[in-house]
Amino acid sequence: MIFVFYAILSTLILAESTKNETTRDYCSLPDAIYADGVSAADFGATGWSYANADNWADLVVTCGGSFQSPIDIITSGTTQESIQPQINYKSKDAGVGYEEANKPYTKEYEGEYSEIDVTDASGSVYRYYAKQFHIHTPSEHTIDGKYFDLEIHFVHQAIQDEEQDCNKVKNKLTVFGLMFSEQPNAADYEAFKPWFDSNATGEVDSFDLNDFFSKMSDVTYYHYNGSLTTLPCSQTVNWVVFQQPLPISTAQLKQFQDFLSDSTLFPIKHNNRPIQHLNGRKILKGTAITAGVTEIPDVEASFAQTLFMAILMIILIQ
Ligand SMILES: *C1O[C@H](CO)[C@@H](O)[C@H](O)[C@H]1NC(C)=O
Ligand SMILES: *[C@@H]1O[C@H](CO)[C@@H](O)[C@H](O)[C@H]1NC(C)=O
Ligand SMILES: *[C@@H]1O[C@H](CO)[C@@H](O)[C@H](O)[C@H]1NC(C)=O
Ligand SMILES: [Zn+2]
Repeated sequence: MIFVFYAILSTLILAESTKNETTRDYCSLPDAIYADGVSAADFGATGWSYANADNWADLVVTCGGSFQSPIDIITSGTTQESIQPQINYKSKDAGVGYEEANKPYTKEYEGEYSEIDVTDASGSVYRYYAKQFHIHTPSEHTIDGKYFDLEIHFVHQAIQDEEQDCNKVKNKLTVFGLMFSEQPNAADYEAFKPWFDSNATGEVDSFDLNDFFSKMSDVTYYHYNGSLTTLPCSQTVNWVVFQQPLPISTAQLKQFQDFLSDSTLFPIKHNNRPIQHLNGRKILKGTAITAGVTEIPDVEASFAQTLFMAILMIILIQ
């Protein structure tokens, strides 16, 4: 009997330590990149703003590099890539939410979402954590010269673990760009509400990134090597820009636009960097799969499994 209790106890302890291992471990990046380039305090203070976006290279030399973002995606010049990646965010730890980051130049949520496998622009698959998402209005990327009303960036950073050697991860960030077009009667996105709801705590908890992709009937994307679109313009981004805009209601779009126009920081009422030169870069085109997204067992499920195994073991012993 003592042995049985010991078995249960040690299994529970094991399950607890497994739970602790879900702590995110990112491939380390230089501080400036990790912090998305600029801190809230830097905006304006170091002299950068969207009003002087043509002169960022005077502040940070990388901003004048030849692999800069955003770009105009000229669809006729794209090359089909053979992969068919799955957009499948694995389930998030229920206790981990997104929190609003204090950034004056965008609306941003930072959090510790679960992982996703993404192929980079040289064809290798790497594992990432979704780290934050933020908005630009109007869009930063254009498709055949066309701007969209809003572009959301889902920023992912490579994972450090036993299976992934960070030294081999060339593009340490993957950013998904999702376009939104105004549609007067579109349903509001719950995930955007806390940004503007005066009662909000600034946290989003019941939120699944998969939802955005499952709303697309056409999951065509454009894929290229580029950069951060804010200082320090680091050229470490594996860009995946989705073609089909999602609808956004007039009311929600206006909330984002008002955020920019209310602020004295936005004399020009936008937060999109101008289009950068392609400089001969290749743009790949592909179609992702979002159907049949399956959830991997989350921490709770594996805990239940462990408990089940322990009970089974006890039954077998007796
Ligand atoms: C591991 O879990 C324990 C108890 O739940 C907690 O006190 C500790 O901070 C956790 N450690 C890490 C690294 O998350
Ligand atoms: C992106 O950059 C990598 C590393 O330099 C290179 O191997 C790959 O061919 C590039 N991809 C495209 C589509 O240009
Ligand atoms: C904020 O909370 C108050 C009191 O609970 C409520 O009357 C009001 O409608 C809420 N406002 C919003 C924008 O949800
Ligand atoms: Zn961005």
